Amino acid sequence: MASQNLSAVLHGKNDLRLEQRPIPEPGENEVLLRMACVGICGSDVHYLTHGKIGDNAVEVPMTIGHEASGVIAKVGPGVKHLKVGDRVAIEPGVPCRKCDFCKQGSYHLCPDIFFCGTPPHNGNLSQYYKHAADFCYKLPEHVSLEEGALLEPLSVGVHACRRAGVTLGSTVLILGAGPIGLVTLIAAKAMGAAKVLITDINSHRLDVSKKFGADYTLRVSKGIEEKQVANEIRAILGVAPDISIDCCGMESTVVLGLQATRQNGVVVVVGLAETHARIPLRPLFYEIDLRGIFRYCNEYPMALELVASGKTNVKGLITHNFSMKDTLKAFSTAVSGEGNPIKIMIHCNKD
Ligand code: 572
Ligand code: ZN
Repeated sequence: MASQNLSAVLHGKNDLRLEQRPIPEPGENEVLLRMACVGICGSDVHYLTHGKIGDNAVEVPMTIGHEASGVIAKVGPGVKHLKVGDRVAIEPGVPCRKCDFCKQGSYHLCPDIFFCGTPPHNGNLSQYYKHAADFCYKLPEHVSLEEGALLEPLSVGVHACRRAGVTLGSTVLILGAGPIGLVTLIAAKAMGAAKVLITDINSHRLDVSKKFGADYTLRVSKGIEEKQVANEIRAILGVAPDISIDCCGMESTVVLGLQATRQNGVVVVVGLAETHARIPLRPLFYEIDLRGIFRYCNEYPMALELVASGKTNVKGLITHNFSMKDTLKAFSTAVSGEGNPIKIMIHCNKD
């Protein structure tokens, strides 16, 4: 086995370096992974350019990355369901398993969760990485390692749609056609949504969303009059949406979701671009439920089933591929937005 472990390490704001780290030794119930694919998430870019998200500041040096797949290189004591050579998707959040949230099944809310690539925990944009074996999901032969890495954002979309109660025949409004809007669209269609309307300010993103099954698209502009756009949305759909899922998290998109959604519908906020917002309370009198989401919980197997069934082409989200040695180029593409990137994939052990 190689003795070197090239890793993408953040040393401060706009200071990402490729450097060698020791290869970790898998402990009890852990596996060592030869990393395959790591997708760049908006949060990785935010940590690079701002050094923090909210109060969560990077403790340098910190390896980044959490949307990942790999191949088992070594198994630690006690591991039964995986063997060397198995290809797996890596669920990045490993909870304590003991607290009330874990015991009640909401392990994603565990206050002591280890979440790979979120401060203070190192990520897995490296050549080798160790992880809890039971948070690694073996991929069927016909599911690629790229798709394995995409299960991470797809799980966010599945969780958002489950929190929203998307079901057969639902009429859904998705606000924002970025990567999270698109995985939410994919999940909503797979879960039986009859009509999905997606909005964005960027017409290229709306064109892309048609490829992923959007029934209707609507280009909105900054500084919108929400009531007027809500009426436009209702006119296009022929009805008010049952569900609105905000994948931007801005004041104007939350307000638009609340204004557009039908009485006793559900509005789910996925993105959190803004931490505070002034929102109208009247929709709540009409029994609209306003819900938030935090990552995902028990949804990796669902996302895997969705991809394995061939019902969706998540691979189509990948617009750019880079090898590990070009990690800095991959991030500068993500920051600049040059070439309209949706999902940028880094291949950790391929030149
Ligand atoms: O793929 C999971 C994921 N979660 C994100 C962002 C990007 N990717 N979250 C937004 C930021 N929060 S947080 O609580 N935090 C920095 C820990 O504000 C986590 C979820
Ligand atoms: Zn992420």
